[in-house]
Amino acid sequence: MKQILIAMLALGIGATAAQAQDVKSRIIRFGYGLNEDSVQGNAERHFAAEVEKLSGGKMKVRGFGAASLGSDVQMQQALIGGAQEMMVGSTATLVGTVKEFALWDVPFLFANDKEADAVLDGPVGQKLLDSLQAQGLVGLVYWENGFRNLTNNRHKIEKAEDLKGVKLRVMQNPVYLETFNAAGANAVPLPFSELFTALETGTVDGQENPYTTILSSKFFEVQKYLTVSNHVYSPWVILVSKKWWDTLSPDEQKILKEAAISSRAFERKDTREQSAKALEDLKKAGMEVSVMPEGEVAKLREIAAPITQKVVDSIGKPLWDETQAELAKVRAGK
Ligand code: TK8
Repeated sequence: MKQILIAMLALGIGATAAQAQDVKSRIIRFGYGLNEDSVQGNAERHFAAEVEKLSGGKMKVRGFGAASLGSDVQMQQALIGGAQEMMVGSTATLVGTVKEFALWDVPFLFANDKEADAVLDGPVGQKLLDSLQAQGLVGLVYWENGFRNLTNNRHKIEKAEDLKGVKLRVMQNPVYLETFNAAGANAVPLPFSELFTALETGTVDGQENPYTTILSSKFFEVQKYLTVSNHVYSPWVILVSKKWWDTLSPDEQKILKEAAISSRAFERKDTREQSAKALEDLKKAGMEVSVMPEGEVAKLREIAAPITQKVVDSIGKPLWDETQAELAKVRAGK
């Protein structure tokens, strides 16, 4: 009897807390580009469960994977227009909206995930998220897409010069385009949603993405060679339509923010665990893996240097210096 009373009391208190919040019933469409069976899908489901829990079941996140609501760029436009509530996608496709996002495209900016986490979650990362508001987007948190590696079907790429003549799909982003063209590749910007078919039909010879994506998107079915180059760390960002965000109560906004922070921890851990496994699975699936030697990676760095300088000129020296200062802090273990 006593236990039942305690249980009833606990339930009652729980219900009052949920009712005290200014939360309406809402359906939130959350789009993403990868398949549902991917690290993006896993983290979207985690986010949805958190939102459901924090809102006492009132706010429901519906995930739409495999770019079924459109490519990254199309979804961004839908968010800006207020036709879709939320998405997650590559920061690289945001440069047309806020040019400072090119910062994250700089090849070899981060040496490891620790550096990436510190800078993305620190004041520089926040500044970039804040700058989205004026363009109709609310940036909540960064997820890890990861260090990018090359795949192709033409020949083994072990040296920087092996990139010559390779038709390589890149994201719709000038830094990627110019870097790979400078390396002698024939870079073709394409939305991710068109990539599998482009590889399958031979419209392009190759592409570059983290292991987890190469696996979950089944690129191993249409790609023979994988080159470990780790040429850039690529973040994803959770975006909300500002038009819709502004209609939410502070309680509802808080729920989304909290759930996003929780999803960030979940996603990074999941992605890091899956990543090493994914490389093994890709080998098992028959991909021929080569590791680009240090000296060749250094050549890529050199090739990228003038493009990095262009990014610095475009985003401004103060933001670049602030980034380098943040990096110096992490490197010094502060
Ligand atoms: C998925 C993309 C993908 C990105 C790309 O929508 O386009 O290559 O790495 O993760 O955002």
